[in-house]
Amino acid sequence: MEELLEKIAICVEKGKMDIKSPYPPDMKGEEGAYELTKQALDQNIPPDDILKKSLMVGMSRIGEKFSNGQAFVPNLLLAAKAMNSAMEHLNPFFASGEVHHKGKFVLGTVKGDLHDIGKNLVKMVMKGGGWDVIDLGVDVGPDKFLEAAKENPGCVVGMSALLTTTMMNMEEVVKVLREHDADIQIFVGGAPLSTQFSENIGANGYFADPHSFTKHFPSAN
Ligand code: B1M
Repeated sequence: MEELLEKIAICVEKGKMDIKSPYPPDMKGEEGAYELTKQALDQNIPPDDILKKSLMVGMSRIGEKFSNGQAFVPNLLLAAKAMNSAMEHLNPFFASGEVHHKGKFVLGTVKGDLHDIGKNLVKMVMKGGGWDVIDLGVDVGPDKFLEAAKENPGCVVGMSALLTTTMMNMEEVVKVLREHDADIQIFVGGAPLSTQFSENIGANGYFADPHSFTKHFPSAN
């Protein structure tokens, strides 16, 4: 099991999507994240283990290399593609809850930010928890959040940010949403955030991972 998870982590780190992908050249003809993730599921490795012990490990390694100047934006993009190909197999597990429509959940990555893998995971988990998710996508400004909140009275709002620069854009969203509805529930998440930050901008809470939502809203389980 550990060996297979490590192989998947390497595929994500190196951007090896599937057996047909020619990149990286030294892995040409080898199985990629897509095939190996399917194998892991066939071996009954829990989807959560595949996510946390291999896909996110690979992402973390390439992120570290990027920080050290040993990898560049195209490497990050290839890693994201490899991770997304693996997620094709995992998404049904995260979205497999009964549909009870627990409420409406408006979700988006904030203005200036194009990172959407974490946001998409939140989307899957919330859908799996029976929420009706309205995904606004990436690079979402305050106006679009406000429009969605107006169209979906009583909704809960979730914002994601992966950059220390773009997380600052959350404050303006909180401001315009509160002007519209003082009681609207707003939650934030993403690697550079914290509970302290969430308090500072006046949000209702910070969640480190998508599963924290379902703990906070127990009815979503
Ligand atoms: Co970017 N990038 N990136 N990148 N990238 C990071 C975030 C970085 C940490 C890399 C590094 O330097 N080590 C760094 C940010 C530094 C900082 O601000 N502190 C960085 C940078 C600098 C950049 C660019 C500026 C690079 C450049 O152009 N010079 C650029 C910015 C573009 C933009 O957004 N405007 C950029 C671009 C990109 C790509 C487009 C190439 C690609 C994203 C592709 C995509 O998302 N479709 C990319 C990638 C892949 C990464 C890393 C390697 C991986 C991110 C990821 O998907 N992780 C990342 C380094 C790293 O994270 N180790 C990095 C896996 C994902 C499952 O985790 O998104 O953290 P994460 O989500 C988690 C939690 O955070 C949480 O749940 C998830 C599961 O646990 N979560 C929430 C997330 N959102 C949530 C919302 C919630 C609740 C929980 O409630 C609403």
